[in-house]
Amino acid sequence: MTDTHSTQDGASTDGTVDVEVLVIGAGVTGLYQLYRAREDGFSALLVEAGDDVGGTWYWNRYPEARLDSESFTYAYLFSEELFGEWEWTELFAEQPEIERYFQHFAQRFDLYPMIEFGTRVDAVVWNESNGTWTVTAQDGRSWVARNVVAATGMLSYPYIPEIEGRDDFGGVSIHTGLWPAEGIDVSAKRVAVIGTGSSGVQVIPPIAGDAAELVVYQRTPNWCTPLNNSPISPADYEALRDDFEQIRNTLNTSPTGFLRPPPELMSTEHSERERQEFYERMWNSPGFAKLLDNYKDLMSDPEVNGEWCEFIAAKVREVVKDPQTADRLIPTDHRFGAKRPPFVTGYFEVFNEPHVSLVSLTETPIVRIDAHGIETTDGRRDFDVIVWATGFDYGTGHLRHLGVRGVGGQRLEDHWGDGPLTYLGVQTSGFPNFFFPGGPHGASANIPRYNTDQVDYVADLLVSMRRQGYDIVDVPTEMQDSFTQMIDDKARYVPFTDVSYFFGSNIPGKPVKNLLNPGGRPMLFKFIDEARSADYAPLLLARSTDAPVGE
Ligand code: NA7
Repeated sequence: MTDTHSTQDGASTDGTVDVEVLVIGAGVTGLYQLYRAREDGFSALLVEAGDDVGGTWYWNRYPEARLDSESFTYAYLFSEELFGEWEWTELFAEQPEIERYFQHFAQRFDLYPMIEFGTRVDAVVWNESNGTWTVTAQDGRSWVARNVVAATGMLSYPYIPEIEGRDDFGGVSIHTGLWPAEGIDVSAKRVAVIGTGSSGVQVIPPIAGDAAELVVYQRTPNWCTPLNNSPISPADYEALRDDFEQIRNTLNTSPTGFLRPPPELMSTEHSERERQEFYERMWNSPGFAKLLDNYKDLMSDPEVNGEWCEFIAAKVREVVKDPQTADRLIPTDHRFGAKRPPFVTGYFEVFNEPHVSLVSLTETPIVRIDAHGIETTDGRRDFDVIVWATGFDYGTGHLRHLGVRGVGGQRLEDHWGDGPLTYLGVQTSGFPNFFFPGGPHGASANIPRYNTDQVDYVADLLVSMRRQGYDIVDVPTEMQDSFTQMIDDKARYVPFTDVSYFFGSNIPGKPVKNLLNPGGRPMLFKFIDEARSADYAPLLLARSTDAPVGE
């Protein structure tokens, strides 16, 4: 760190840098970027707002926060030794185990000495005179870096809706993504949970187990199906070790980043009775198998999808005793897979408990919150705890609030005023040497697989530039615009409805734009291969010694 040769307005520095690669965020993406930078021989530093590594799995500490991608497919794959020595205990690991995995990774590869914890960045300013970035933390410390990698996460900027009186509530008010390490004691308390996305439906059963009273405020129900978690025994893990090369090959080349090949079976190959048996097998299958191993025509034929939805609805009605509550828990506005499907354990069952009730906010919206509770159009109730399971500002949330100022002092949030403009979901024009793997226009798949592909792109680009004698890279506007245009044009191939966080529509005022790469990994690989084989020549490559850069 230095503040002798850096300025905080980004006007000028003397051109020396504290680090060549400064990474922001110690989640799955940032840790790997730090590892790659160090292994590639760059000086590197990672700054992280939290007090330890883990990113999403550091902040989301609510009870039953867990994976719904198979644990060992979510992990790093570059090291067979790492894969071999870390024994996941569950097919879908819970938050503490995942956090321990990232701590183990950081220790094993000696990354901790390169990380500054408790450091929240609020300004990232390009110095045009010599091609450096000045990165400043809220506490005033600053660093001069040649490259900045903002690995700030896609589902990491919590969203709490503006509701009249929200801040007047006198009890505990907590977002699932900001759960304190010491936990929240809900025993014998009156608890409200607002939101029934993946986080809400995970946290509701354990809260129901402890609380005196639980009221679930649901705006829109989701197609929830059982997670069907299971332990991984040491013998199971031994078998995974033996299959490591095959697992790695499959995951490294899979379009979705999952182990499952695309489905081949058409619903037309089965009789009606066979289809019901097939749906029963799907219901009992683990996690995303219900989407990825389902009929090939599930997402293309509304009748097939409708039949699967009816099967799920019948299951909900079987479990939930009160027919009106069951009806409220069954989606009517979208088909299975049109929103990111949550996976549950004991979720529907809690609505049979006498101390648990469901409020449909479409029927009786919230009017206001006061010091003691929540008022809907149906009346008010007192609470001790309000849990906001209301989601995140997907893809661009943190990036738009980091204070990023590029060439000519341009604000990233203005550059993206009508929605993000990117090349490969990693770079944007006018912000040289600024990268954001895991940002907008990224994964609609197993996130670590896609994000580490992007990290490898950034790392390989920096290595190639060094070999060629360059240290500055920007994206021509045409490349950024044509990549973004393609993302917009192909939005109709995204399986998700535009009433979802993947289009930003959950955040009032946010431009409704496709935030996913509809071509997935195959398209990303194609672009990366083309860039690599051209030695990145279509990008704007320059030398800091030929500054000013960007004028
Ligand atoms: P999600 O999936 O975005 O869910 C947010 C929930 O909050 C969802 O049920 C929303 O209802 C609800 N919500 C949002 N705004 C409001 C307001 N104003 N009033 C009432 N209810 C509201 O976030 P999660 O944290 O559950 O999951 C995020 C990802 O984390 C997940 O996909 C996994 O990848 C892990 P809506 O459906 O919009 O009507």
